[in-house]
Amino acid sequence: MTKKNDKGEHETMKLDRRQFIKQAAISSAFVTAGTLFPGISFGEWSKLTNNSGIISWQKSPCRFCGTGCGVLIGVSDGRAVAVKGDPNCSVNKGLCCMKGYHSVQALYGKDRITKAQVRKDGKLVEVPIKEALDLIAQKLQETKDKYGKDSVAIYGSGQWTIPDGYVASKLFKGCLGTNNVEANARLCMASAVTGFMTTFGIDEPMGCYEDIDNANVFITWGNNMAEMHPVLFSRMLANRKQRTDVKIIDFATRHTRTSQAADTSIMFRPQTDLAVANAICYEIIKNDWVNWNFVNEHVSFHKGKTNIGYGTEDHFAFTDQAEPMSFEEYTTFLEDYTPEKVEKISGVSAKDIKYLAALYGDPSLKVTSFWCMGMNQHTRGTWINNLVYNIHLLVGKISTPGNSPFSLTGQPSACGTVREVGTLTHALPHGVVMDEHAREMAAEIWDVPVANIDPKPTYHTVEMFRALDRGDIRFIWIQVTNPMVTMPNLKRYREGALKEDRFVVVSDVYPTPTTDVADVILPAAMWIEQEGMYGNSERRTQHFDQIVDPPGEAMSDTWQIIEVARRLGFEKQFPWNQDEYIGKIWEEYRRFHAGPKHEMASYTVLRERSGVQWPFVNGKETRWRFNPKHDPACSNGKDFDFYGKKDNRAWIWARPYEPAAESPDNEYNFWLNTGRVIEHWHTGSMTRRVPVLHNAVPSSYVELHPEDAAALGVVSGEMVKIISRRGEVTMPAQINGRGVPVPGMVFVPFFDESYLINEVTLDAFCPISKQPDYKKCAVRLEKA
Ligand SMILES: Nc1nc2c(c(=O)[nH]1)N[C@H]1C(S)=C(S)[C@@H](COP(=O)(O)OP(=O)(O)OC[C@H]3O[C@@H](n4cnc5c(=O)[nH]c(N)nc54)[C@H](O)[C@@H]3O)O[C@H]1N2
Ligand SMILES: Nc1nc2c(c(=O)[nH]1)N[C@H]1C(S)=C(S)[C@@H](COP(=O)(O)OP(=O)(O)OC[C@H]3O[C@@H](n4cnc5c(=O)[nH]c(N)nc54)[C@H](O)[C@@H]3O)O[C@H]1N2
Ligand code: SF4
Ligand SMILES: [Mo]
Repeated sequence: MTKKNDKGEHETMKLDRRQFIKQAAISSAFVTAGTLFPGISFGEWSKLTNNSGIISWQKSPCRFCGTGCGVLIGVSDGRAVAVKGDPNCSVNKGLCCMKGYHSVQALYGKDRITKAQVRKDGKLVEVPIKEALDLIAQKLQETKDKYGKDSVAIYGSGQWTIPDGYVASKLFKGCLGTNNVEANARLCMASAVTGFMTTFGIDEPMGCYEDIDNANVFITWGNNMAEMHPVLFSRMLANRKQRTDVKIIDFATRHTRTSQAADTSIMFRPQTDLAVANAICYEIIKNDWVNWNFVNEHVSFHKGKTNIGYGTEDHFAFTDQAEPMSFEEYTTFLEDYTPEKVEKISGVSAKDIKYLAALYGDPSLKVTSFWCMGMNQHTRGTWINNLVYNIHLLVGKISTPGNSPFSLTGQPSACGTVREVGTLTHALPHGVVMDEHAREMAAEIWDVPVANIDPKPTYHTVEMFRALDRGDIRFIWIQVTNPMVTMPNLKRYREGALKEDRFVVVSDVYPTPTTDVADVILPAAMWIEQEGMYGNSERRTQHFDQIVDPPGEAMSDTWQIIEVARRLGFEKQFPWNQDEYIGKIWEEYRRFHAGPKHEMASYTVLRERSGVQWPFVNGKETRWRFNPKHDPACSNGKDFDFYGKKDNRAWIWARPYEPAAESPDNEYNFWLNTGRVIEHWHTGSMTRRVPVLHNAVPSSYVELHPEDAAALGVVSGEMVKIISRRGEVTMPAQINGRGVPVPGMVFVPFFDESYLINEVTLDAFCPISKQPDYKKCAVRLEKA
């Protein structure tokens, strides 16, 4: 196993960490990685020693969240030493949050991976990177020859740069001919995508952050913006401060810092947002707040299949199963959702439901709804996205400044790299693999035979790890993601990755529970140690130059893929040289999006500006899509054009309330909800190496409602055992801390690898989007 010694250096111990985990798993004495390795010291950062005092500043998007703040990086003697908000970036106008300000320190953790490692006789040993790349190419080829093209896979990330995702897709889908390309955004944005596709027929928000300056009412649908999108949140607070008529309504299952700052905070029982959204529509119709001009011109009504399960069946239903329905049928459907009936399901009073409906229904108010994981990590994630669009469509509050159903993105390039480049099994850089034209276009641009591109999707993320467990996948390359912390029902997938005859390649910047299971570890260049682009929540593409050198033999994830592609004989498809490859890749990729619906800025323009919004047509960015005053793709001569759908309309869907896949019962009587805190980024691999952030929240905890804590007899700091049907974790309690869950629920943030809460979570998912529901499963608690 590996651990760090007193000086924080990496040591290889006698027993290899992976073998140890394997043994421990077998003997079922397995606890969690961090507890087994108490020697790991986070919050270590190697301080600047040679600062000459001269600082030059260069622009970049922030490394962390999907807000996409522009930052200026201060460089001194080849080292990034400071960060300030970029005043030229319209997203944040010079502001940053604490993660942004401290982000450069994440480059300099003492245990950065700087050399390649290869497992030899069970032990990871450092090797020259060339040797590691040779081995990866050889194993990939051997596996493909022996088990077929769909036995090799790549699992990437919404933190991949756009070129990273593009070359991954080109190599796997175009050259190797397998659709085994997925990314962690499946765990994050998939329901948002299927929500957009089913309602609008085209992905990504119609609005932009200027909506925040224009709305009078903000409703967050289970989105802790104060901690997760802090700069957007402060922009909202700034709007409220400047004007007198602005209200923020927090609609959630847990009292958070967002609730504290809101004017009104309304709590609902998990999963019942489906019922509340329908009740809001019921009220809007009942009170005749419908915007008939808008609905008659721009909306059509549909119903779909209802009995869709929880992710046991595996099919790719996106827009199929749709049946038109009349407005009358729709209103009949809504009769099950009177505020009085929904009060019983949701715990939200009929009065509060009517209040929410009145806000949406008042024609004098501009309403923006925000959401993120509360609605996407949901076994009916696609449906709840549809239902919130329904509300906005009934009252016509969409695609105009301040009227915006706004699906926020989590990762810095979940939109740019995963949704736009299409690094998901069913997708291509433009369109889906099932579509012949999309395959022809990809084959032409990629210079591969069209027959190479398989018209059938293979595995979505959860299914990809199930395939690895079964042995259908034998080779997997994991880049810029840490699935051995972040997969739901984790034990099952870790055991799969550890099975014999599985070859796991991991590109990372620090040791993690995922590098622990690797056969090869590649040292990666991180963020500004390479050139790249991200794409944020508001369709903004943001370029950054290489600003500092990567350490040791680390190279960009893009270049790693190119090196392997060439070893596999695809020099023709990957012809670029290392000094100028990013610009060339961008211009090749940009060809996919030609045309007014998705045109992207040239490399030259991207380099000049602090982000450019697409569609970028004739030198102009598009702020509001579907609105002909702003969007050059509108062509129907009307006041709006929902051109994504064949009927040029946005679709209202009748989607019923359905209970969660697993709900509390007598044996497992609590809800488990999981998520994040402002100081940490996901699995903490980066932010825990930043002293200020690490010290602010050094370890994870379980939040309880004060009444539940009293009943259990625990006070803050005492240990609580959380047990589900899949696993258990024992961790300190926190009561009346930063967040307070509703009674009957506990909440755990997942940034701390010492407490692998995903051993407890459930891997059920929305059958349409395939996105797992990390927000709901049943657990019982014991005082430990
Ligand atoms: N500091 C920091 N910021 C981040 C990140 C980070 O790791 N750290 N990660 C980024 C990423 S990738 C993401 S995806 C976002 C996540 O951003 P958020 O989604 O805002 O944050 P989470 O903590 O995942 O989820 C919290 C919310 O889930 C809601 N919720 C729980 N159950 C339900 C339900 O049944 N229905 C609804 N509607 N809501 C429910 C709760 O009310 C709570 O407000 O944050 C991004 N920003
Ligand atoms: N319980 C629970 N689990 C969840 C969620 C939840 O709400 N609850 N949310 C889900 C969501 S929304 C998300 S987005 C995922 C996030 O899940 P992950 O993507 O698995 O988490 P990260 O910590 O962001 O992992 C990024 C990894 O990339 C490494 N890294 C950083 N920069 C680079 C680079 O330039 N190159 C390479 N090769 N590596 C780099 C980091 O060290 C880290 O190990 O978690 C999901 N899992
Ligand atoms: S709000 Fe997000 S993008 Fe902006 S500085 Fe903070 S982490 Fe970075
Ligand atoms: Mo995410």
